[in-house]
Amino acid sequence: MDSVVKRVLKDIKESSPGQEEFYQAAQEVLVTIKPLLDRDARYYDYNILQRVVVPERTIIFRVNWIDDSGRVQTNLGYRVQFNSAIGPYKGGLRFHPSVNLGVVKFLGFEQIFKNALTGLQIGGAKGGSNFNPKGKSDNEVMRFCQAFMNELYKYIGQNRDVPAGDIGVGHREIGYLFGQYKKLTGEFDGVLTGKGINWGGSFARKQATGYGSVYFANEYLNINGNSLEGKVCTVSGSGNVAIYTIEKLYDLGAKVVACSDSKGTIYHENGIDLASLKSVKEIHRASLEEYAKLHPDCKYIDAMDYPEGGHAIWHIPCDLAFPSATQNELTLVDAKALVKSGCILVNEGANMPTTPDAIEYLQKNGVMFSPAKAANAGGVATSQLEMSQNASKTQWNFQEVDIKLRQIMKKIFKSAYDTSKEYGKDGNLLIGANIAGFKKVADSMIDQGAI
Ligand code: NDP
Ligand code: 2IT
Repeated sequence: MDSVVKRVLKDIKESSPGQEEFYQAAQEVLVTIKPLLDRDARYYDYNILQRVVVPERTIIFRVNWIDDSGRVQTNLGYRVQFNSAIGPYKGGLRFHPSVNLGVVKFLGFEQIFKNALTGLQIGGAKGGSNFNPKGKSDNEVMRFCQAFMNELYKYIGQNRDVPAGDIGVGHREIGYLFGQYKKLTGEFDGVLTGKGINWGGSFARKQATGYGSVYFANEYLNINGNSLEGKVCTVSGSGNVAIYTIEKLYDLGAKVVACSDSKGTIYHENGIDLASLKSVKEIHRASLEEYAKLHPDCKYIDAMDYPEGGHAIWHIPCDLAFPSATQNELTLVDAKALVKSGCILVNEGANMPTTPDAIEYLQKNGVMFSPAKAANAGGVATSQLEMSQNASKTQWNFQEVDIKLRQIMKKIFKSAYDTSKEYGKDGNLLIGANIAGFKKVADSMIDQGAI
C-alpha cells in the first residue's frame, strides 16, 4: 500500500515541477496518515490520495495597476480552490514577493485539513499575489487591491469561496478588497472575513490566530502536568499572529523575550514591551530596529539568519518557542539549539514553519510539538464565526467570540490528541491532527461520489 503513496508523490513531482513547498506539505500528510490507510482500504479503493492532491480549480490572473508615478505595474494573482468536500472554499490571501503557484498550493492543501479539524463546515483554498505591499503608499495598495478584485470577484461569494488575510493582507487590504467587491457586484455580503467591526467584521478575529495558538499550547502543557505560568517564550515574526500570541502569553502568565521581522531579531531579556511593539509594527509599519532604539536594554540582531541555515531567534534560550512568521523558518540547526537550551514545546503559529528534519529531531528529543494545522486553526475558525454572524445578521461581543474560540481550540486539541492515541501514536499531535483532518474530508469525498 505504501507504493500508492510513493506513486502519488512521484506523480505530483512530475505534473507540478518546481513546487517544492507543495511536495513538502503533501508528503507530510500522506506519510503521517499511514496508520489510517493501513486500517481502512477504502481510501485506496476510491483513489482518495490521487484525488485530494489535485485542486478542484486553479485560477491565475494578471493584475495591472497604476503606481503613484502613473506607470502601469503588473503582478500575478492566484486563487487555488482546493477542496469543497465539507463546505465552501475558505482560506487567506497572501501578498508577498515570494508568492508563486507552489506556495499557494502548499497553503491551500494545508488549509483543507486545518479547516476540517475546526469541526466547522469550510472547505480549503488559498490565494494571493507576488505584489509586495512594503514601501507602497496607501493609494498604491488600494489601487492594487481594486485591480486584484476586478478579476477575483468572478470566482468568490459568501456560499462559494470566502477569502481572508494572511501575510501582507490585514485590515487595510481587506477593506479595499471588500469595497471593490461591493462596487462590482452591488452586494453587501460576507464574502471576505477579517472585515472591520463597523462593516460586518467579528470581534476577536484580529486576535484569533495568536490567541488560539496560545490556548492550544496551554492545553498541551496542561495535559502534561505543566502550565504557561512563568515560562520564557520566543515568538518569531511580529505581524498579526506574533503580536496576539505575545499578548495572550502575557495574559496567561508567561514572559516573551524575543521576536523578529524580515530584517532582524530583538532580544529583550526583561520582556518585550507589547504596547511599544504594537506601535512600531501595527501603527508605523516600521522595522524592529525602531523598537530597539526605544529600549536601550534591548539587543538588536541585524538579521533573521544564523550560520548554516539557522535563524537567530531560535538561538536565544527559551522554554517555549512559537514560530509565527513564515514557512521553513525553523530548521534542523535551530531545532538542535532549542533542544540544547532546554525548550520543552514548539507550537506552530505560522503555516509549515518547521522543516521535516527539524520536526523529527524535536520529537525524538522529547520536545512537545504542536502542528500548524491544529495550533493556528483559531484564525480560520473565527473567520467561520464571522461568516455565521454575517449570515444571521448579528454581531457577538468580544467575550462571546473569545469563549467560542477557546472551546474550539480545546476541541481541536482533544481531536488531535485522542486520534493519536486511537491509532497507537500516543500524543504525536502531528499524526493525530493529520489523520483526524484527512479522515473527515476523505469520508465526505467518498459520500459525494466521483465529482
Ligand atoms: P503578517 O504579514 O501580519 O506578519 C508576518 C510577519 O512575519 C512579519 O513580521 C514579517 O516581517 C515576517 N515575515 C514574513 N515573511 C517573512 C520572510 N520570508 N522572512 C522573514 N520574515 C518574514 O502575517 P501573519 O502574522 O498574518 O502571518 C504569519 C504566519 O501565520 C504565516 O505563515 C501565515 O500563513 C500564518 N497564519 C496566519 C493567519 C492569520 O489569521 N493571519 C492564520 C493562520 C496562519 P516584516 O514585519 O518585516 O514584514
Ligand atoms: O492560514 C490561515 O488559516 C489563514 N490565513 C486564515 C484563513 C481564514 O480564512 O481566516
